[in-house]
Amino acid sequence: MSYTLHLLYLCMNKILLLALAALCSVAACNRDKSNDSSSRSLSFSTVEPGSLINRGDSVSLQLSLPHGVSFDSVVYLLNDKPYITVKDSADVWLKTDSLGMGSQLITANVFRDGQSESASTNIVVVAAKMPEQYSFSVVNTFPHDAKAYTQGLEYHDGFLYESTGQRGKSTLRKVELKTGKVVQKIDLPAKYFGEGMTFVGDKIIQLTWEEGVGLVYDRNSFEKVGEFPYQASKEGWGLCFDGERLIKSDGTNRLYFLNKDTYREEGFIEVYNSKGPVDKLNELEYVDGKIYANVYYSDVIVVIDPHSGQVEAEINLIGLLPQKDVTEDTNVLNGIAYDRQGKRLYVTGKNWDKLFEIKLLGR
Ligand SMILES: [Ca+2]
Repeated sequence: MSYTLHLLYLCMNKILLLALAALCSVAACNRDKSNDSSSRSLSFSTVEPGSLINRGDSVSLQLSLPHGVSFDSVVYLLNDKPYITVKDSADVWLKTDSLGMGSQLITANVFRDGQSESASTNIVVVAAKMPEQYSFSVVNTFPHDAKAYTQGLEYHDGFLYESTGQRGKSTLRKVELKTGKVVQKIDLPAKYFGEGMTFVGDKIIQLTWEEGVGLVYDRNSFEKVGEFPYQASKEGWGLCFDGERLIKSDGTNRLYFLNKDTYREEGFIEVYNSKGPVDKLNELEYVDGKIYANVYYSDVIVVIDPHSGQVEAEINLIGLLPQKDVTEDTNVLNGIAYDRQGKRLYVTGKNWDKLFEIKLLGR
């Protein structure tokens, strides 16, 4: 190649590179334009959907408005209810200190020239802090029927009342505390798997597991006087009574509130600790304004604020049943009963041969 030709070759290469660079920049420009046009739809720049927010923290709500577009007003909704209306682009802060646990839907309706556009996001409110940790000491040990697959436990007028499970073996029974002797008992029809149980006035309410039916008995005779269907709740797990409403668990992290007379589900809370939802809530007990719940497959009872669903404390009961008393039939910790007058707390487990009065430590 001659020197002149070589120069020409280099020039051509340069022109080609410049042309390519120009093409690329046009393409980039087009990409920018396409980005620009996609950002023309209204969205939340904060907060990202599904963000976990500790209860009590404030959340900044910022809208990504189409470039250069002003607005007349923005109406923010929290769970479809008006939260705040603004007429300028100042930051909006969502307070979470009075919110329940779980997902909260946030919507912004932007009004401009008589037209409106909306965008939504959500946050998941979790507990404000790690639960307090309580341990225990055993105050008294009592005998318990090792054949009782304990699903519900209540203390009433000096006796324990117990609902036991398993198909064909389910019962409702009245038990003498000191001896563990069963003094009154009915067997459930074989189709029912007995679950949580509690008292409302002169009635006993007993849940069934997958059958979708709650059973109502006369407190003294154990005669069945009614039944009711479940509604939004999935299954029957645990049951307690706060003096006004029945509280029912269904194996999820939800606790449903039922009308004490009609047994209709009138609301629910979602139970969360500071990391996320607490599922498999099982046997329940209402103790001094809190809900105590066994967590299935664990040796932990969680202490729940009935208003927010926040787990405030965990009672660690690992080692409660001495190793020498564990047999191949021994099943999980389940069953909490509270003597409100004597302020005594009783716990047991499925097919445990002992029932314990315990005192909480670190409370
Ligand atoms: Ca109970």
